[in-house]
Amino acid sequence: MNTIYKKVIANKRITPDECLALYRSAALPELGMMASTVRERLNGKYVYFNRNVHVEPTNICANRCLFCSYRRDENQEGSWDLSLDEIFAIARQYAESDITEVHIVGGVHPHHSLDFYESMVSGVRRILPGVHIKAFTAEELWHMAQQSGAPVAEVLARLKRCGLQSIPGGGAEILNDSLRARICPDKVGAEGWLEVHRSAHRQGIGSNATMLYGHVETYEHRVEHLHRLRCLQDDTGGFNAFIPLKFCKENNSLSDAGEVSAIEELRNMAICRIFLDNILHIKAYWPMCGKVLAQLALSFGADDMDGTIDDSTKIYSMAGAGDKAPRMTVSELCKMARQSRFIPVERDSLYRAVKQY
Ligand code: V47
Repeated sequence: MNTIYKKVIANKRITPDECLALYRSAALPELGMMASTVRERLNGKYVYFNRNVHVEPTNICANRCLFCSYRRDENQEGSWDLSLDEIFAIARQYAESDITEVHIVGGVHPHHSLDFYESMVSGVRRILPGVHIKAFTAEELWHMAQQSGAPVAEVLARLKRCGLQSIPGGGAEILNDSLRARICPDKVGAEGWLEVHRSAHRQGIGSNATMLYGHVETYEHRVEHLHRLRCLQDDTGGFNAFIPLKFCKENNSLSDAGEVSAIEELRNMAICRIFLDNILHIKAYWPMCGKVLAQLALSFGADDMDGTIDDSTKIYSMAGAGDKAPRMTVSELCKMARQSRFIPVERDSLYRAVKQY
């Protein structure tokens, strides 16, 4: 542990084996110290947040991931499938607001065409001309490519022309194909997920990466996942942020796996911060981990709290996480940062400072 500690303090990269040793043996206080050193080196005392809203066009999904509490079949009770007009009506509600980002993610709809998604992005762009559009996980993009017969690079180029500016980090789960076969058998493979992001980065479309952990994966799986992300980031530099997502167990087929403790959430946050030395920002996504844990995570490597959300996402509450109606004001976000002795900074979607509070 001493060798790893010295490396981290000296700003030297740790190896996957050392990362595994941290997962197996390191206690929370020592991880907190190391992660805070890295965090401070990269982001000083700043805590970032933005003013954002989610649009979830549908929860009808062709995939059957065991961890998902959100998906429904077509016409099943509890399913929704918004028309373009309904999506545009949601966007119009924010036309006079101060949001700077719209995050659009939904199920992998079995029938919608690439034209439909192009119209969606173009329409939202027209209604919210100054707002950053972060839309569609690698899984959705890969499915659009399969459905349309166009290569992923072309799908991305067409959506970019319509106004897409970055892509969110979902669908990564754990980047190991044997594990994917167990928990998300219908999803694109690990290499495919990475390839969509590589392709986006090549076109100047930045992206995020997530890790869904705390279900049936091992520490070795988590290390493999982080290592694959770190290698891609070495090549492209296109990831803006990394978001660890703790598995939430309500209303899905992996419920028996239980949920990891708050200690494990903080240990994981810290280890991700230490290992991913080339991804600048680590998000404590409060609608998923809850406000208290998100605030604590700031002292274990996280520097970003995502945004105001305005009760616009259902993925997590349907899995039993956090608030049933996730919404925070700017002053609440600032208060959380200040109480932890950090400096709140409103950012845009590319992490440029908008205002320091
Ligand atoms: O890919 C699904 C996860 C992700 C559960 O890029 C679950 O800024 C926990 O990717 N328990 C989608 N997690 C959400 C996502 C995201 C969220 C916030 C910000 C960004 C960003 C991206 O949600 C899925 C999956 O990994 N998820 N079910 C569950 N039961």
